[in-house]
Amino acid sequence: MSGQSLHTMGQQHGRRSWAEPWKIKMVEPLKMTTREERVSALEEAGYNTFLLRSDDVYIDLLTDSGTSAMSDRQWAGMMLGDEAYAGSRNFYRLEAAVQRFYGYRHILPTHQGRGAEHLISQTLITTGDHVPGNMYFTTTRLHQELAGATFHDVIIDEAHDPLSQHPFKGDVDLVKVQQLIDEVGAERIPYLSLAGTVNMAGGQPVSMANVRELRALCDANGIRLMLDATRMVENALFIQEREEGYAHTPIAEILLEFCSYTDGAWMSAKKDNLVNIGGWLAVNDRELFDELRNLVVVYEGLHTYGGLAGRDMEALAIGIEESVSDEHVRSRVGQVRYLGELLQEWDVPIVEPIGGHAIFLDARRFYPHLEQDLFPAQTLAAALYLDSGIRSMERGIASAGRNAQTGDHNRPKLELTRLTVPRRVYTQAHMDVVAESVKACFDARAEARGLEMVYEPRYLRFFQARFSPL
Ligand code: PLI
Repeated sequence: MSGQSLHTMGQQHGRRSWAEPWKIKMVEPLKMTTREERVSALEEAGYNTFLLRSDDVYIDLLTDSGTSAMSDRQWAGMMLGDEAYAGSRNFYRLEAAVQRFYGYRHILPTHQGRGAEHLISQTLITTGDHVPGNMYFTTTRLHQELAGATFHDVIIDEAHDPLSQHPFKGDVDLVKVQQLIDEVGAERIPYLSLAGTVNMAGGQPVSMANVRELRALCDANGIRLMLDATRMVENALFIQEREEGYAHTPIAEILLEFCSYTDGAWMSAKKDNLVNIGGWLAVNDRELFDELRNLVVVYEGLHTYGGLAGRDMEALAIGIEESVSDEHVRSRVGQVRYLGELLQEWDVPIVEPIGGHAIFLDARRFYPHLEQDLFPAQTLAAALYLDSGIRSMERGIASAGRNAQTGDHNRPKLELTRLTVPRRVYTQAHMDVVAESVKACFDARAEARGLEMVYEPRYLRFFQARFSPL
């Protein structure tokens, strides 16, 4: 049925459909639940989708992190694990893959992205420093703050407007960076923290023109430019589609060029790189690398495994190569777009343009009658779970935490509920079911009353907070 509708849409819009460049070899049965079971599961979870048991979830769109399906080649690679404590051959395969596809010189494995964020923040930041970035990410900003820095959002204003059609809403506003330099002095800015794509803005990309300009600005002021490469492969697709001169450049070449303007990167390999666990940190500066390599043994493990098993590093090395294939990236982002376009057809408010890894429902427009302090995005995530057992994630006031100085809620302009699509896991029919459930919640929107937070952890509160319905 979905094939039929896609075919019809293809004719209407004069577009050629894509299909997944893989076929399914093994399946994992899904559990359906009754509404009563979901009511009791949600109450037990304190209305927080992070606290649900995955056995009580039907289609899991909580995150695209560590939830991808590995290929037969990656699974075969798992059998080639060299579990030596030191000098595992799989480390050298991983090192070569990062060098080849991302272009950095020195590489350290870490257990996942935040392990790398911790190392780079502790090494580069001194108490009282300032770190500008293109919108915050939860773990990234927290590690910068724990190392003693103040984070400054320097993304372009359009990123905070869910309806702005700017093609590169992840771009940094160079005027904002210059203002920060003038205010605090370049010597108090250890690095600029650049993420491609920008998760909290809706999976929005950074242009090649912007990273080139940033390189020049950073050079002029002696500031490092560090990349969060977590979804940089998806960013490369947007450059191919939208930026002049790149329409015929392969994703792999775009990725290499983009990274070449930066001094290093941290990576949550659980996203783009198609593994269930893993991360890495890469830099070009040998002296900096020596410091990082010393610190990794304190927190992660020896520098040739960094908290990963040999087999994990092998799967990761293979995943990196698979992740930069044009067919793969097109079908991955294409599936996200398919879901988003269905919702747009039904006038469900979402962040536009449609981003790389997820559809972000705009909870402010979804529930215009709910104040932000009533957690509209969390309320929507709960409603969606109750309707169909689909799990989504709040990306609004709960995720934004509290201001480190004043203790008040951070109140982000964007109040979003994220439908995050794992890579190579769900079919188009699943996307139809998701869209129909969102539509049912939209039709029942007037009934939503909001939530109250009844338990709030100190760090990254969204993971473990509990709510109760009003
Ligand atoms: O979850 P980690 O520790 O492997 O990675 C942290 C991390 C860093 N940067 C970015 C842009 C992320 O999106 C990210 C993790 N994201 C999660 C878990 C997510 O659900 O989006």
